[in-house]
Amino acid sequence: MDKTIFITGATSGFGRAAARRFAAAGWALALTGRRTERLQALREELAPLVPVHIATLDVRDAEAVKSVVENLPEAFRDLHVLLNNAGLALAPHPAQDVALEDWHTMIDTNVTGLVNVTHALLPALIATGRGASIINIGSVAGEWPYPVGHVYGATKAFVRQFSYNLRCDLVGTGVRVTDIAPGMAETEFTLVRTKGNQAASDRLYRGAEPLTAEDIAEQIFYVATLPAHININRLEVMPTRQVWSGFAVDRDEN
Ligand code: NDP
Ligand code: 8X3
Repeated sequence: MDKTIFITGATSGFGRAAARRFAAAGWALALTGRRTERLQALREELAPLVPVHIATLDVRDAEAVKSVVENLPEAFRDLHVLLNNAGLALAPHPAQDVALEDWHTMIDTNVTGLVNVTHALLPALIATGRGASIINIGSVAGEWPYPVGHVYGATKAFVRQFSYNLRCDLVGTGVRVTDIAPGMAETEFTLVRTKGNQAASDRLYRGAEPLTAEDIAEQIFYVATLPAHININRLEVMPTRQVWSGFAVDRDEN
């Protein structure tokens, strides 16, 4: 065991499943998220297997991000993978009915938070060089427009383009960059999006065989452990039973 992954949003969904997947392969874990009790529970679960460092962190706070990175214990500084996973969707309503605050929260988390963490950890990743990876969790919503996607989809389009642009600047450093873009996956995502509506979340996933957090963790692990000369630029993954929809047309009657 000689590799370390730094995960944002390790308290739930893809981030937590990724922590378990990498721990099973012997990687050391630096785990962050806002919910301290969940981080502690995960450390209790995984510390018997691998070294685990936890830090309570809101990625929107650039100073806090800097401080968490500066205070990484020595054993976790030799970083191989940054998993930029923390994120959320809010306000599943048409744009004209959304509170501005919800748009700001998505931008602050999915865009500003992701660049805060990337900026703070780039030196460590470049120091590792060949074989290191930045894995950003985008979304199908960043590529394909859909009703009520508004700012959420736009933040994920940012993730895609930022990933591509990072690749250009990091050429020659050996650091890889991948945008993993999942489709519908059953996590706490819809519970957060609907501000706690468990019935709405259950309704969305029922009978559709959505992706699981473990499915995406497996893709993350695959991307991170490919030979160092291979860079997956973007990996879009959907459930077999989810596809695109057609154009909508506003038509006069008769
Ligand atoms: P979950 O809600 O289960 O997990 C989201 C994670 O993000 C939590 O660990 C949460 O931790 C963390 N998070 C949210 N806001 C912040 C913040 N300000 N600072 C730090 N951490 C934060 O959802 P998923 O696992 O599904 O989502 C993970 C990523 O995958 C997101 O970027 C999401 O947009 C993306 N995605 C999800 C899809 C899906 O269908 N589920 C599909 C495509 C992409 P805490 O609350 O403890 O801070
Ligand atoms: C989350 C997947 O289909 O709700 O990014 O946009 S979807």
